[in-house]
Amino acid sequence: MISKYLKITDEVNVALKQGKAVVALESTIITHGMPYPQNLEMAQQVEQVVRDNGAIPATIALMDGKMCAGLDGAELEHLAKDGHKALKASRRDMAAIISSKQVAGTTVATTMIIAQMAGIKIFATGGIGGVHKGASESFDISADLNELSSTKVGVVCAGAKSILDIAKTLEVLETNGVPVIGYKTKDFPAFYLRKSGFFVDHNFDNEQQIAKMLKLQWQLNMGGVLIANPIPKQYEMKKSEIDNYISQAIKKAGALGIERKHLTPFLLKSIFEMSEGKSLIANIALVKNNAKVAAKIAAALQENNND
Ligand code: PSU
Ligand code: MN
Repeated sequence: MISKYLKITDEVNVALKQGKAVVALESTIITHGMPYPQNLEMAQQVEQVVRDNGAIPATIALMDGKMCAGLDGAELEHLAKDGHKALKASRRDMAAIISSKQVAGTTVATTMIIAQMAGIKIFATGGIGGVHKGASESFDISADLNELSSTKVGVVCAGAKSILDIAKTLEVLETNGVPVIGYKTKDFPAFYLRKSGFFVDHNFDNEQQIAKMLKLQWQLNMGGVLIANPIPKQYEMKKSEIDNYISQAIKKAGALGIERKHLTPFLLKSIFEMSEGKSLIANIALVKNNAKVAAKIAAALQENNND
């Protein structure tokens, strides 16, 4: 039944059947996270980084009435060019978008769901959705945090942007039973910055240890794991500079009445514009860095499986 709606490319299918490492990649970052043509270049480069580190990339999106795991060059270009014209699909949007054959980028939540259906265990992204600032009034908490509680996928990210309330995001992750693991860090990173001022629950210094932990997590029938990997030092931004852009972007969104699913894309766009592209360079660098670590964890997980 599901297989009718799940389209896995031959390359990804063969890799999964042969027990090779596969890394899922999300596509809201392409449609709503970055402008064209940098979004297309980023998507292509990130796939290449996964390959260079010994795994097969599977970019996930909704297209032609299917959940696609693995996209060809033309499909990637289609998504990148559509940008904000494409929809942004979180868990609750899936059936409506698939049944009406619309095109959508998949959020972290939706990418996790499709990765699990396809049998992919590791997923690389930039930043996850979380608890927005002012959530006590708006109740704006990303469905990503719920998905992490139940869906058995390891998500490699660079922490959470401080467009979110990081303390509350970490609290909800704790409530939801989601382990937050630091890769070579004790500090939970804040996307453009290597440190948020908050700590991770557990930290590991290599991929093999993380693979071992993931395997046990799923043997215990538990859900997703958030693996936090800080932005490389040379791309880290200045705290005062990025904090300034973020607070201005939040003010602008408030003044224009932008909220709900449009809020994150609006904030990202404003920050890119205000920083004149500097934040985009940092964003691309950290996604590539996450893709590299995800590929290595996926490879370690396969070795571990073959033990
Ligand atoms: N945070 C970022 N960049 C992004 C997103 C979040 O720094 O591109 C995207 C991801 O796809 C994430 C989604 O899953 O936004 C969360 O949206 P919402 O807060 O509406 O759930
Ligand atoms: Mn939201």
